[in-house]
Amino acid sequence: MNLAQKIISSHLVSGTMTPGSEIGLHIDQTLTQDATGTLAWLQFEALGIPHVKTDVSVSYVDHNTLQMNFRNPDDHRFLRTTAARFGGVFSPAGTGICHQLHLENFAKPGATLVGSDSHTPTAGGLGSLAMGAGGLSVALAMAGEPYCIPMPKIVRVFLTGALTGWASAKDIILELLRIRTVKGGVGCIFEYAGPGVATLSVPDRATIANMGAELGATGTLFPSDSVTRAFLKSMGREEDWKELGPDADATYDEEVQIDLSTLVPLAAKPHMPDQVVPVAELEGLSVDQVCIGSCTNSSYADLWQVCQILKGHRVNPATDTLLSPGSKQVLTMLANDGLIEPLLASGVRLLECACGPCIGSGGAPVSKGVSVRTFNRNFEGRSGTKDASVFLVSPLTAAHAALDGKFTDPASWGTPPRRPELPAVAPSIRHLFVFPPEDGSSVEILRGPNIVALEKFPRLDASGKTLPTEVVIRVDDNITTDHIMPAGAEILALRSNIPAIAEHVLTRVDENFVKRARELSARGGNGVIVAGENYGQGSSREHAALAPRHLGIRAVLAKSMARIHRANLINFGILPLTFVNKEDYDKVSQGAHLEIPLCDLRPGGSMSIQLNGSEPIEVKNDLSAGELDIVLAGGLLNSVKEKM
Ligand code: MIC
Ligand code: SF4
Repeated sequence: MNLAQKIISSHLVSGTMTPGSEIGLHIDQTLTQDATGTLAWLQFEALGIPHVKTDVSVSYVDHNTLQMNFRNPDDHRFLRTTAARFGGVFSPAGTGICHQLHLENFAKPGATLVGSDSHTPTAGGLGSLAMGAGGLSVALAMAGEPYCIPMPKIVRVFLTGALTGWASAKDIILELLRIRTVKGGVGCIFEYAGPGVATLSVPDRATIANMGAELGATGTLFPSDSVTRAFLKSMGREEDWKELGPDADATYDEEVQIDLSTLVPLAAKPHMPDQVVPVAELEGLSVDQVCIGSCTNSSYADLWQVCQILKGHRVNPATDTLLSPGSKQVLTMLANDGLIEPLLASGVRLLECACGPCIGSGGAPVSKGVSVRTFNRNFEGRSGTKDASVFLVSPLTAAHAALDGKFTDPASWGTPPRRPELPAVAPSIRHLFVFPPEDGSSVEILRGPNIVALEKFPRLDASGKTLPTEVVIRVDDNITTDHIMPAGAEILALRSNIPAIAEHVLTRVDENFVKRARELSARGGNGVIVAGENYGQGSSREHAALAPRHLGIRAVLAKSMARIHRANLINFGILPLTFVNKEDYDKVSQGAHLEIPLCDLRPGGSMSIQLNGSEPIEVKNDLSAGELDIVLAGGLLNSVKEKM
């Protein structure tokens, strides 16, 4: 078996490991973060289960820590009290970014982890089968229910050689994005192998695993070897280590080869992570802002190297340079090395250990500005400035852009700093986590006025009926969840209030969408969103399904869909349909009427829907029997409660 098959088979509750068929997995660990966590914990509460049933469930606060008014801190307090009540570990605002903290403190080789954040696969850097999911799916995993996914195809990424010069781990994953594109990993787990693996540290591997999400992958796995052991030892938890790797005769569904010694510093150009070019090609392009950090590149080694480059120099005064460490542990290590003073002296703005600019929670670039970021996503408008151009690069490239105020050719950078060793025992920040009491049943859950109760959706009556619908919008390829449900500090503050956040659905694409959807719904009509390829890529935010459902959207008809978003649609009772003939997309324009024959819905089936009462359009529903039950029940919460 390969490594993925080994972990899957040891957690398999239902199904067989045939790619594409549904499997149910036992989940050992979960993580939630504040922006998706309030709903996830509200949903867990609605299940009526007194205590989480996982080995560990951590509730992190890292996405929105600005606290511009009561909403945000009220959410944090709600999360602190729900964790104590239901047995979760609470990580307060400012402790660090969920994925960095999880890697340092909780992730285990061979364990399954589901998190309400698309970058949960970061923990795959140390051999955990870690997957992003919607909040409701995570709530179910906390309740001990198996996590159901289609069995992924396992792609071996065979690494040979070693990185040279200024190339770094970020450039490996940018290269893979260049090769496979943002939809080239849907339905796959990328499993890294080959002699190049041993040359990469755990934080390097975590950078690569993190951006597997940008390929649309279900997960990324690295073996657990002596490098992993040294990392866990430094984190004070060597006992969590075990050796894990594929069998010598393991087979894979596909293979990609990358020779590390051929890589050069790369950058993803606006507005997609797969628009990858060599940094040298961008030489001379002026840079208004540099942001260093995020769950992709905020480890001790990454920031240590940045400090070495900036030490003794002043960053370009016209280049706004921000740095957010991944965790207080990272920040403490830099401080212990005496690197904070030179960093501040270089003119860098040191931010809190949180997501910050990555999710538009402050740190927006200037109008039409060029922002160079060590992050993982450069979707249009995500930075908070709609007309800004965001480039994704490694920390090494970012540090040079900050000093020079423009992109320069790496050939002119001289000798790169070494990669630092982790200390034998890194300073622990574990005491900052709030561990739950033995019995939390008497803990009062504190809610603010912005935390709105969950909406109940009715069952879909399929008995011999058709569902008349109208197309409220038709959108292009690669529409991200940032387009569907934008983030940024102001909108993030509404994550616990669906009626309020629904006002922002698809506004980045069409500002009249919400008005049209509400009008249709007021007339008793049902809405459909028609989309191109890879609809819903990016974030796991279930708000991108729940808020459209609140506005009366009952189906999405697309050329193809991203995995997590498709699952979120099902979780909230929205029918995910795909075109059998992709050319039919052109026929189904905004305002068209579609008659969906609910009685013809069969697991994994296809059916004809009537376009404008006359023309049949062939669509696939691809739903498993379980998924179909969920849609008909009006969503996962209804379906689980019915079963209970
Ligand atoms: C993101 O990077 O897009 C986020 C913000 O972390 C999201 C989660 C969210 O929308 O709250 C993700 O990656 O899933
Ligand atoms: Fe936070 Fe950005 Fe990572 Fe999402 S991608 S978890 S917003 S740092």
